Amino acid sequence: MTATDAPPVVPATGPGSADLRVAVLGVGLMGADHVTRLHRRVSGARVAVVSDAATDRADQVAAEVPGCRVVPDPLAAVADPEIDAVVIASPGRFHEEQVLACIERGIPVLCEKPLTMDAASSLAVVRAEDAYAARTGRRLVQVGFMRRFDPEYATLRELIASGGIGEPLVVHCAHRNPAVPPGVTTESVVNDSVVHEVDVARFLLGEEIAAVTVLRPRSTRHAAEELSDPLLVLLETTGSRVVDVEVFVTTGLAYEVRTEVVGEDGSAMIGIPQGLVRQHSGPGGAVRGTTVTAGFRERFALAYDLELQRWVDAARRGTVDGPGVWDGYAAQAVCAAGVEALRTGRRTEVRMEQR
Ligand code: ISE
Repeated sequence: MTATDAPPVVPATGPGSADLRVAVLGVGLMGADHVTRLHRRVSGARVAVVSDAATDRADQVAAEVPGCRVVPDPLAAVADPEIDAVVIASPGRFHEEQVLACIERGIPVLCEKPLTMDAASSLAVVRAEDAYAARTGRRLVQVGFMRRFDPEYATLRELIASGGIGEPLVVHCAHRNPAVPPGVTTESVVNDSVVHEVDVARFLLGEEIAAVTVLRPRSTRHAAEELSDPLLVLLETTGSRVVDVEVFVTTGLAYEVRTEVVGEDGSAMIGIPQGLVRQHSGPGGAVRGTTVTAGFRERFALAYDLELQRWVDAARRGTVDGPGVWDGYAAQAVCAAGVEALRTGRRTEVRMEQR
């Protein structure tokens, strides 16, 4: 299912005074996708403001949504009295001040990963939200780890939690992208791609990651010079389980994300392309096959829809119903250890506070 043909998660109600008035900060690929999603497939919210440094892009995206205004300054958008909630899809370096501004104003925010650019500043956001929650009893921040809303991941988690495969022991993850934009480095692959597997490991196993090791196998000739691709990342959890992640971002093929959990009494796997199976003639005779999603926006289209709908529903109830600031902080702390492991070639312990 793609983002364009996915059915509404719940029937759209159309603009109305009870709708959550949302500002979307950053309307690059992901932000523009969220604008369309909120406008067409999510109920209970309307995009009232978009904000982007590229004002022509903001104008273009706003034109899709009747009544949507462009507010070029993102902090002015957060402060706008006619805004009830914010989606942050701006470049990661702006997240910290934008999330803190939302907490300061006491409005719900869905922040795409990363929560901030490093563990220390993510911890500062945790502290700021904790202080707000201590005063009001309410949480405000959800972090955009959309895989938690993917029905396959949710089912896998339920299976593990129900004891269906016994104690989970080992998790195998494959994360393959067909290509990455110019400028992507080995370290940014840890922060942008491996970070999802870190969150998946924490989500499935319910434990923190204690140590990270990164191996660099022979690199593909298709990768740019500054990119060591693929990588093999080993995550050890506080409960002595091990997660191995193969991350390979220049396969030239399609977007593949697979996760297999091996337990004491069985194993379970997700991410095997399903749907239409086609038989047709190929070079060596008839072949049988199915299509692999082209990119993450296609593979996780439904997960993004569900993520946004649940965020809107929770925001209207004054709660958060998804990964929060602690998950954002933990992911940053593990990625920092991952980057250090990459630089030193050594097993690196994760340094993080106790919740
Ligand atoms: C991208 O930034 C994402 O967040 C995708 O979910 C991930 O799969 C991809 O590897 C990243 O580059």
